[in-house]
Amino acid sequence: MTDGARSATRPGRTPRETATHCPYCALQCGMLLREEAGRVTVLPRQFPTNRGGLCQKGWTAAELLDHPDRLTTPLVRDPASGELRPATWSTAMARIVSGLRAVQAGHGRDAVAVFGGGGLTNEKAYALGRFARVALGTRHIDYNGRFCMSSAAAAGLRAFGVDRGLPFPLADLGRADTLLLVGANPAETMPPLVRWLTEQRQRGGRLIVVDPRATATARQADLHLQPLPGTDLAVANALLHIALTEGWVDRAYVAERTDGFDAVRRTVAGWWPARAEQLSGVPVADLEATARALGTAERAIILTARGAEQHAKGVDTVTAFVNLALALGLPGRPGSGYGCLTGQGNGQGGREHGQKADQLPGYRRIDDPAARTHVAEVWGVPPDTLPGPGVPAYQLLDALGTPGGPRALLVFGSNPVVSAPRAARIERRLRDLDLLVVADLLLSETAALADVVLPAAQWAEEDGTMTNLEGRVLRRRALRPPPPGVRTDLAILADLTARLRPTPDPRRTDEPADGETADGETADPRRVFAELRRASAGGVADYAGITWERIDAADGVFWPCPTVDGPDSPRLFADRFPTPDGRARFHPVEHRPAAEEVSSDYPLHFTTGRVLAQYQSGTQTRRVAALRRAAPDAFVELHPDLAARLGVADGEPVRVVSRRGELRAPARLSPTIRPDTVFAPFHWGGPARANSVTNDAVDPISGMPEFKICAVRVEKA
Ligand SMILES: Nc1nc2c(c(=O)[nH]1)N[C@H]1C(S)=C(S)[C@@H](COP(=O)(O)OP(=O)(O)OC[C@H]3O[C@@H](n4cnc5c(=O)[nH]c(N)nc54)[C@H](O)[C@@H]3O)O[C@H]1N2
Ligand SMILES: Nc1nc2c(c(=O)[nH]1)N[C@H]1C(S)=C(S)[C@@H](COP(=O)(O)OP(=O)(O)OC[C@H]3O[C@@H](n4cnc5c(=O)[nH]c(N)nc54)[C@H](O)[C@@H]3O)O[C@H]1N2
Ligand code: SF4
Ligand SMILES: [Mo]
Repeated sequence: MTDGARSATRPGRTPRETATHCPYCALQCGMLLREEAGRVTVLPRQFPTNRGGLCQKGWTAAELLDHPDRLTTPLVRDPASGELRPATWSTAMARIVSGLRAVQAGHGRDAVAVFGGGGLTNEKAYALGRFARVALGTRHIDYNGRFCMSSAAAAGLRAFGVDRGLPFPLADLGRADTLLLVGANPAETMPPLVRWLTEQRQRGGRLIVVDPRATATARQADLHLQPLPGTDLAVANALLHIALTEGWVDRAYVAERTDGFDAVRRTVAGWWPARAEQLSGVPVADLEATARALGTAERAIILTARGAEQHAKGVDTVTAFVNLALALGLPGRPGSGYGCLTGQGNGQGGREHGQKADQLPGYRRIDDPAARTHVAEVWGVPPDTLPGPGVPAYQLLDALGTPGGPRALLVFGSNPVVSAPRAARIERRLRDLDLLVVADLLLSETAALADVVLPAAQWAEEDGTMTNLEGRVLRRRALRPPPPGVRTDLAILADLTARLRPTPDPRRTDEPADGETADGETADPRRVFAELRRASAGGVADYAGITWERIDAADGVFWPCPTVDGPDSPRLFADRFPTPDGRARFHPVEHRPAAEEVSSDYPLHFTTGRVLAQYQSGTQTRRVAALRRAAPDAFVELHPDLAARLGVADGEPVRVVSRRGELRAPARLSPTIRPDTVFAPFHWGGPARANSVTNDAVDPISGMPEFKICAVRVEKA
């Protein structure tokens, strides 16, 4: 049965049922929600990405719908006591509007900033960008995707002219003869994806994993390369060096479909495998085996994820793997290619519709006059009223409350107090604001600092679209309306927009539900999507031909899809790349050391990442009973040899100290990690916050922080 056929929500009948997708990661597993006697259960559903599988987070996602911690009323900070107190929507909205007006009157329009998230639906990401540029007139908007896949996005754009994480359907992974995963741990971060890896190996394919830890994913691989964190670029250059020496470079493809190979050839000439071994610790024999597996395969796929990307040289590191893929002639070859595993639920769509500092809908550039004219017309404003580009997320957060920086911030769908690098500093910046507004389902660590907290609807209570890691646009379908007192993000934005008008319509109701405000601002996701289609038309990420009905009638629709009766685009690059001349671009890239190197005071490498049962900053999953049981606390992963040297026993509390701060958590001894490297998950706030330790050095092109390496020492706590 198609997605659409099962989709009907049948209010008034029991059980009520709807076919939707998981609220969490970019795999967007298909699920069926069923409500019986007020209780919602999750059932897996056949969908091309998960084929009936769900991970533990998906299975338990409905628990938050009726969770006692759920926010059901706005909260406003009481000036006298300094505490957050329940308030009506009209009080909360009035406080926000007067606060925003005061800040903008005193400090200009750019003194207000907006921070979005890659978990927001396409409609919400689009509405948030328009809200910032039109209703607030500020250039300051950016979002947490900057901390996620922005390095792969920038590398993809400059090489291929487009940033679509996977330019082919996920099913292609199952057919690859060789699959190289660099800094990706899907066994924990996208468990149902593992079935494609299993299928790949059952068909006789080779799986190679590059990770400083022998993760659950690496343990399934035919070959595991275990580099020092931050050395992937050298590894990639050495792989291309070997491919050149052995004659595996696809010269016809390079000549016909690419530009700039000569400069890359000169750079990688200096990357003797032995030199890469010295730097990364990956044996020459393993480098040779990897290059051979890729270079001689009929169908080869190279994928990167956060391990390779979250570095101050993330763009260049991804570029080195893109260079390798291009030299081998993979992009556009059937069953082959390069891709990035996007992370957040709408991590792909969230980066296309204008919540990025330099971007307008359709993946257009905000400094492109033609793009400004097109989008301004859709928005019904003169093009010259649109602000110019803002600054990337970390720079934005780090400017808050500083002289000349923004003095008010609205946050939708992120918890930077836990997830931003050098988080103690960002926490101070947030406290320095005149006005902090957070829309969330729960009182996150960031919401707890806010002046106004707005209770937002959850995934099972809203309609909209999400674009998964394959560039496949899907439907999120409401099972039931939000509880009383709770509004969708779209309703919040519509109401704020109406209230911020110079002369608000006197008929405006104080408590608009979903639908329309009296003066015509729409909170209806279907109407927002119709506008998004027009705004994206002609852009790189063209949604003009995508309708909700079309998504319902199939298993989603792949962008670009410019016409309603024309085809969509599951596979890109078959004949040309979307660059001006249709050719892909090589860029020579050189290894450089991490922004912070180890020293006698800080002799160990610190890296961070995820565990299966917790999601991101943990606001949601730390409140789900089964997940809390599965992963109750933070930990510091140490090699037993290192632990012995430090005199630390398994389970004993340790401190991980960097130049920026420290975290405290129990030691977890594991022979699967390099003895010179320690790892901690970033899902917890408070004393165990990994981001108290991380470095805020950022990539010069993408603005990606260096979450995956800094220098620390470990002590008994
Ligand atoms: N359970 C769970 N699943 C999730 C999420 C979650 O929070 N929890 N988040 C979602 C999101 S938003 C994202 S972005 C994805 C992320 O998905 P992944 O990228 O798979 O997740 P990470 O654990 O951040 O990093 C992957 C691996 O990189 C390794 N690594 C660290 N440093 C380096 C290095 O220098 N080089 C290399 N090659 N590897 C290195 C780590 O050891 C880790 O195993 O997961 C998504 N899925
Ligand atoms: N050290 C370290 N730090 C990292 C990473 C790492 O690997 N290491 N990874 C980085 C990556 S890849 C990412 S993606 C970020 C993620 O980090 P965050 O941006 O903090 O992401 P979440 O924890 O998903 O935050 C989402 C918040 O919004 C709320 N929320 C969920 N859905 C909605 C909605 O529809 N509307 C509204 N209004 N609120 C909603 C949730 O309750 C939660 O509080 O962390 C980054 N930080
Ligand atoms: S893999 Fe991702 S989308 Fe699928 S159930 Fe788990 S969290 Fe949800
Ligand atoms: Mo992410």
